[in-house]
Amino acid sequence: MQTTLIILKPDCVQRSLMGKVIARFEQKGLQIVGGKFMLVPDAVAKQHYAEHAEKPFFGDLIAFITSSPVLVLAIRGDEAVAVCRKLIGATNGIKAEPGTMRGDFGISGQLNLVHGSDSPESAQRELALWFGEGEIVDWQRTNQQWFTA
Ligand code: IDP
Ligand code: MG
Repeated sequence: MQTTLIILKPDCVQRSLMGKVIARFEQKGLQIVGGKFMLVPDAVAKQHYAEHAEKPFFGDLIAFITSSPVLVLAIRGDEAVAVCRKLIGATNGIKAEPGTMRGDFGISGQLNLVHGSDSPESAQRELALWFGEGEIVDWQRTNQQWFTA
């Protein structure tokens, strides 16, 4: 089992797409084990996107992600990191495949609705950044046997 960090970005929240996005993760068979609705502090945004600090779009990206509330989720399942990245789709909505969230809901490189950790290592780092001790809930689905065998 893996746990990955998902962020429903400001455009997703403002466009009232949170329910549709959460439904896609749930319908796939993934389990939500943490969630918080928040305005992102500038320092957290900069730490989260540290790998892009030298990119020309970094300033715009930090301004965007701190501009309006986000919903941060911890999502669990077999190969959850790769599965979520696949459901989310390619970075730019114009290039993202239909059937993916970015492919179906977006048409922008920056306003691409959903963040998902890109590797198990990133997931560990990001989960530690966004969630404190006890904020990820280890709970069992009573019907877990019907999701994986
Ligand atoms: P990812 O979210 O698919 O992992 P990254 O390359 O890690 O994509 O970029 C992080 C975020 O920065 C993207 O999700 C998007 O919001 C924004 N971004 C990436 N490339 C560009 C760009 O060329 N122009 C504007 N924003 C960008
Ligand atoms: Mg990335």
